[in-house]
Amino acid sequence: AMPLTLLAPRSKRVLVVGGDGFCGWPLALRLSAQGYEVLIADNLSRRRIDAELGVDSLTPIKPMAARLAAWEEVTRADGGAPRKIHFELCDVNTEYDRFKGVMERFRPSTVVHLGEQRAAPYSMKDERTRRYTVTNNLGATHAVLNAIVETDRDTHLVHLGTMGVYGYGAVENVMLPEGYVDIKMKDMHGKWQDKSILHPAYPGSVYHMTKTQDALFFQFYAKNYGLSITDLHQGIVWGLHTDETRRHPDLINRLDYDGDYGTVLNRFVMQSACGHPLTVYGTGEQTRAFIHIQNSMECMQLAVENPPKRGDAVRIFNQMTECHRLLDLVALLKRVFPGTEASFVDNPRKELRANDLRVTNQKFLDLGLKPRLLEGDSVREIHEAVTLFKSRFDPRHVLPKSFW
Ligand code: NAD
Ligand code: USQ
Repeated sequence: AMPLTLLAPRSKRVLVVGGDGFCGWPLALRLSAQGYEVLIADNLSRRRIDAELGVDSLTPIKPMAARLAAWEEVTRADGGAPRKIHFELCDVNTEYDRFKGVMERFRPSTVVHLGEQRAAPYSMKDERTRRYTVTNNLGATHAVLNAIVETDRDTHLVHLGTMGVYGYGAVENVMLPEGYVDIKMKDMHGKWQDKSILHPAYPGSVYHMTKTQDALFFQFYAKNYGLSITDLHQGIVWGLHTDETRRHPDLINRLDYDGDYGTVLNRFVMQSACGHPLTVYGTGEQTRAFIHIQNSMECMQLAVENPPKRGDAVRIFNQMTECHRLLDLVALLKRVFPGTEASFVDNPRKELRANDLRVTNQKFLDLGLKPRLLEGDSVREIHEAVTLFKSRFDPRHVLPKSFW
């Protein structure tokens, strides 16, 4: 393997697993812009799955080499030394030795792990995709943990998890806490003792189930090896550009709109811009948690910069800023973009027809996060970007193709 020429001290080196994806690519750019030396490890499986499904990002994303060259170009134009991001084509699940070798050569202070199959519909398509999602996601997480144990146990792991681990409406009329619930258990003398335990897991798809299982790996590896681990329970990410991706056309982020990978708010904005009726599943009375992509970047950087001490319990943050009922999203889009229509589609998923959701995100607020909330102007920005690439929109990819 080629030796890496390292420029930054270890404390400023971050390895981003899944750094070619929707959240990972803008994260790599953000950290690089903030003075970190970044190495991306990605097997480009997300691009391969697009080809398998015959779909494509609405935005014309560039190959990794062109992305990295564009970043060097724009940062060179800033005056200082150009910022170089390292890239290793590597499947962290099936190519463990290769990944461990990368860890040995790069010696990051932090690994941000976003390298999983993240679409609930894709994970529920058929036996092949159910099995792939479990093998890939659990294998990738376990490989990252082992590579940390074997190379340097001081390495902080930041994992991207999901709000979906709590279930939606599984427990009614509560404020969802950040990962742990305070309970009382009777001791052997019949006296009540206060305890804090992991929130019970209520996954709604095989994909979400893998995230609930990741959580047990983290609990065990934190306890047994004293690893420093942060698990981010992220809501649905919306938006397209970040401060860095908007700097050059070749840095553009992906925008998924197909029935498997497109997430609800970005799909609605895109559908409205392309003159397609909004596809509301079921009653539209489902409530979900959301976060803007720029806030997602800020949260991940805050997590990188505030590691738990080795030996502490896994630190869990709710990475979301607001909750919305789908019908309220529809109403917002109708108001901002007159002419937008909605159509009710039989729900392809097994989920509650209506649910309430209240979530605390106090830990990120305490670290200084400034929520960028959903309003007319922020959706107008995506709407304009989408309008630019309207000719790439294929209405055949919109309706759901996975059912459970
Ligand atoms: P994405 O699919 O765009 O990116 C994931 C990246 O990981 C892809 O580039 C893929 O090629 C890579 N990858 C997958 N398996 C790999 C493996 N075995 N080895 C190496 N690379 C691998 O997804 P995203 O939207 O950027 O999501 C990133 C993370 O954030 C995921 O773990 C997801 O569960 C979580 N998340 C996403 C959202 C959202 O709305 N997009 C919301 C909450 C949580
Ligand atoms: N929905 C519609 N119409 C659509 C698409 C979705 O009504 O066109 C509904 C779904 O039925 C569901 C809700 O919108 O009730 C959210 O669906 P989604 O596809 O936007 O989100 P989800 O499947 O939960 O998955 C996404 C990401 C996943 C992440 C998760 C965060 O793909 O990686 O973990 O959001 S969360 O939802 O908070 O668990």
